[in-house]
Amino acid sequence: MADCRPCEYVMRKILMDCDVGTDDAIAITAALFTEDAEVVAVTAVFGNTFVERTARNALNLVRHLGSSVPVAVGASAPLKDRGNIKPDVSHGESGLGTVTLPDCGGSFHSLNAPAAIYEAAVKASGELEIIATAPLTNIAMAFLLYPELPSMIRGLYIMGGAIDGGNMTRTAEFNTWNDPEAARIAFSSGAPCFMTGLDVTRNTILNEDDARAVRGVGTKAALVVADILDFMFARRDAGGEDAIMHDALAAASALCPGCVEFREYYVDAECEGRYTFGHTFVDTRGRTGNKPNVNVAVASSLPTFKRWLLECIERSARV
Ligand SMILES: [Ca+2]
Repeated sequence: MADCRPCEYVMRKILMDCDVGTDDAIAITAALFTEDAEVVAVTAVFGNTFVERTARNALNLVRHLGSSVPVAVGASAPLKDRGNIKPDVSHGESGLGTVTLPDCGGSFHSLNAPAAIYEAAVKASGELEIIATAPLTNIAMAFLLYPELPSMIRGLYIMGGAIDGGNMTRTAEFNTWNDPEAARIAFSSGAPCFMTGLDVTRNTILNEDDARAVRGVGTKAALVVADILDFMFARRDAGGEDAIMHDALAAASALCPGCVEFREYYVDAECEGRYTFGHTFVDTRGRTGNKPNVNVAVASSLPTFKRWLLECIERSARV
C-alpha cells in the first residue's frame, strides 16, 4: 500500500541582518511575506544610519506589519574603527527617508545581535539562511565568537561588493567599505556565501508604474513599500540615487528562484589600500590559484524580481 502521508512542508528559516535603511525595509517586507519562508530574527547594525535608529526602524517596521519576530541590536561601529563612519545621507536622517512608521514602543531581543544569530542557528539545526543587507560586522562578530557557526549556516546571502566599480568610492561598495575586515571574515568563513553586488543591483530599478501596482494592493506592507519608492523617486529627481533595489535583490537572490544567477569565484575584501580600500577583489580570471569561496551574482532578471516583490506584497493581504 502506498504511503499516503503528505510530504512534510518545511518553511525556510531566514534571519535578516540589516541597517534599515529604505531598501532594507523593502527587503524585510518582502521576506516577511515570502511564501515558503519564515523570518525567525532580525538583527540590526550601523550603516545607513546609527544602530540605535536602524534597530528602532527595524522593530517599528516588523511590528507595524504585524510580525512578532525578535529584533536584536548589534554593532555600532566596524570591527576596526577608523573613526571614518558617518550616516549615508541618501536614506535621510531617520534612515527611512520621509517615511514615518508608528513608534511601536516595543522592546528588543534580550540578546545582542551576534548572540541572537547564534541562537537562531542552533534553533534551526543547520537550516538557517542569513540575508545580510548591511556592513557585515554582526555576522563577523558572531563568526569570531562562535567558531562553529559558519558550518551551521545553510546560506549567507550578502548585499555587498561588486566585481567592478563602487558607490562609496570608485572601487568600493558602501557595505563592504564600511567594514572590509568583517567582509573578509565572512568570505573566508567557510559558510556558503552568495554575494549580490552592484554589478546586478544597479540593474534593479523600480519606476512609478511599479509603485502604483504596489500601492494598489492597499495593505500596510504595500503602503510602506510604495511610500519608500515615492521617497526614492523624489531623491532621484533631486539628483540623488534612483529607486535601486540593492537590498531587496539580495533578498530575492535567496528567496526567489531564478532571479539571480551566481558564479563561483575566489573573493576577498581590500582592508588597506590608498585607492582601493573596501574593494571586493573577485578573481574572475582565476589568477590567484585560490579555491572559489563565494557565489557571485553575475546576472539578474528584473521581470522576475518585480513579479516576486509584487507577489510578496499581494500575499500580505492574505496573511
Ligand atoms: Ca542596507
